[in-house]
Amino acid sequence: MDRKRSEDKDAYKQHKHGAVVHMVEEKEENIVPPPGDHEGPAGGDDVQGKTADIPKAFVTKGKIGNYEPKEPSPSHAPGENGDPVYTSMDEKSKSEQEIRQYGFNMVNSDKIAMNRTIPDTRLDECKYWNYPDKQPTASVILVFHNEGFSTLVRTVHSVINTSPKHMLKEVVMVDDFSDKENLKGHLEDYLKQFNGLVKLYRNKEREGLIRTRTRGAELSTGDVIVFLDAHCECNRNWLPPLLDRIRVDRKTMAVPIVDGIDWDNFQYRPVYSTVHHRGIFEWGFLYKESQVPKKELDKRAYNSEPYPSPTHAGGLFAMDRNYFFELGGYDPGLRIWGGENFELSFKIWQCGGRVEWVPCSRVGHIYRNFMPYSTGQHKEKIPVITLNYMRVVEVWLGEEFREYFYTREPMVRGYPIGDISKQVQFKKDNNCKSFKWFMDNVAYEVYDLYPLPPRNKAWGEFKQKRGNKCWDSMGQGMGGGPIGAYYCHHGGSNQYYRLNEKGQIGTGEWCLRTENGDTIHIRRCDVEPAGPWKWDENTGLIRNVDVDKCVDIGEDNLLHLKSCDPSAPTQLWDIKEIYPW
Ligand code: LR7
Ligand code: MN
Repeated sequence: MDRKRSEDKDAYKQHKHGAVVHMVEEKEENIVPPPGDHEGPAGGDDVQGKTADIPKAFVTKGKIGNYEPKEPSPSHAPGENGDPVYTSMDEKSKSEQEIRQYGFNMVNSDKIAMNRTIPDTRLDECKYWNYPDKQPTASVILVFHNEGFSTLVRTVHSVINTSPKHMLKEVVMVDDFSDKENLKGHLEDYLKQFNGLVKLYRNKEREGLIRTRTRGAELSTGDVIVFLDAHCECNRNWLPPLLDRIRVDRKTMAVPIVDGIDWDNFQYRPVYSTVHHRGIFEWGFLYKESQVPKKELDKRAYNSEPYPSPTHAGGLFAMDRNYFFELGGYDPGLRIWGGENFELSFKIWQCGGRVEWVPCSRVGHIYRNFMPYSTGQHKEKIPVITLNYMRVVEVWLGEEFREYFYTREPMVRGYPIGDISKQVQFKKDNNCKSFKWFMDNVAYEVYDLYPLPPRNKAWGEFKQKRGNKCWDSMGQGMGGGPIGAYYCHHGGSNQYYRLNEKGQIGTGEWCLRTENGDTIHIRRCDVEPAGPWKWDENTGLIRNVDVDKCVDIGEDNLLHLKSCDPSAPTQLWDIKEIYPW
């Protein structure tokens, strides 16, 4: 699952070398009209005209905003200011063991204070915003399954330390059937220090994060539900800017900007600071982020104002609790992990709400180096995540657009996904708009970044007509080495490719590219979904028309381009559909 952003590192560097922020001059004189008085996202379509008597958030030039915390006094304890923490030689084996269990280096986490400081990664402008005191109250919901102890409870401390008291109604923790001993009685005891502000519930069986979140929402009593992953650290004044958007328009989902925390040394690393990004997707439904189109940014008076986003990453967001349930919550047919972020995003947009990213709200999230838990035992022959995507595709994309998903994932077409009639009925009853409307008006940059894929000419395993070897990517990632041919295993995965009508060969989200006119590598796809490959069904030759050579198996078992020879059995290929189910 490609959830990590390729731009993380660059953005971090950029930030280190000084974020360029246009700051207001130091004059007391003027209260600047709030963004709600300007044209643009602040307010949204359906609140236009009704906003006159709703109090506005506003910027006071030269005067620090009403909810800004005092800057913490410097400390040199491990991990302070979000600095990295390292493992000594004699801790090595213990830490490796913990990493295998949790995906985090708990040995390092355990050295860091519960209330450690982290760097302020917001635009400087954020300090000058004032938020009306009367806000909806928040229930912060943390669902968890076998999380490390110190990272879990640091999340709780961080939420409480950074939230204005009267806005935080409670922290609702739901244990998704963890079996780790220290998450049992010890956790209960630990939470007593919060005098009832933190509530802990437990599932009687493993439900997965999606259903567990719904349970958390049901058990919450605040006006707004705020979901966070159970390994987060909240940055300065993160909560008021989120609640404020919901106060102004209860059909807004408000999403903080997610900074990164390293799974090994716990360094706090800001993502993009000067350039705004938002959530989108590609046609295999991998979550992606891209720069916000200028047109959207220009609608705002301040660079620190929220902007609309087609989708969100899933883990961190705030929403009116009743609105969440008016939308039917998450589709209860979604299991364990994945796709729920798209379901909720599409549903919100298509049925009259909006998703906004809020630059002045930043929360750090620990990205794991791998997923330490299984997504459960299921009878299905395709991954649960793909099944989840299919439910979302069938309900929300409509006939016109679902085809693009199946072009990208042809082998799952027709796989039974269970009953979706309730979701379809909901869409009808609420006159929800089409996916075309969503694409044209909200997610339009997807047309440019991930153009609608042309139909497949053929897909499946690329198998010798005479011989038993198949094209095999041999575990090569996109930056990796050349692909080869290996005995066919008929299982798809690394022996599975698509050839489209415009001559592009792809596998997953990657494409095949000829290197030095000789070998074939997996690389990032060109934006234009076209390529040089031509398959002659009759002879079986697969020709790169740019260099006018054909794919052959070399002595080294790698694929090489050679002069075309229809009598060479190492050049003749069938493309055979495979269904893993
Ligand atoms: O079976 C489970 N039960 C759970 O309660 C599996 C997980 N969980 C808990 C888990 O303990 C954690 O608190 O659910 C939360 C999310 O699980 P992670 O942290 O393993 O997920 P992730 O961070 O790898 O994945 C992202 O995508 C998921 C898709 O379903 C969820 O939406 C996650 O919340 C989401 N995380 C983020 O959006 C953080 C930013 C990442 C990016 C980009
Ligand atoms: Mn997470």
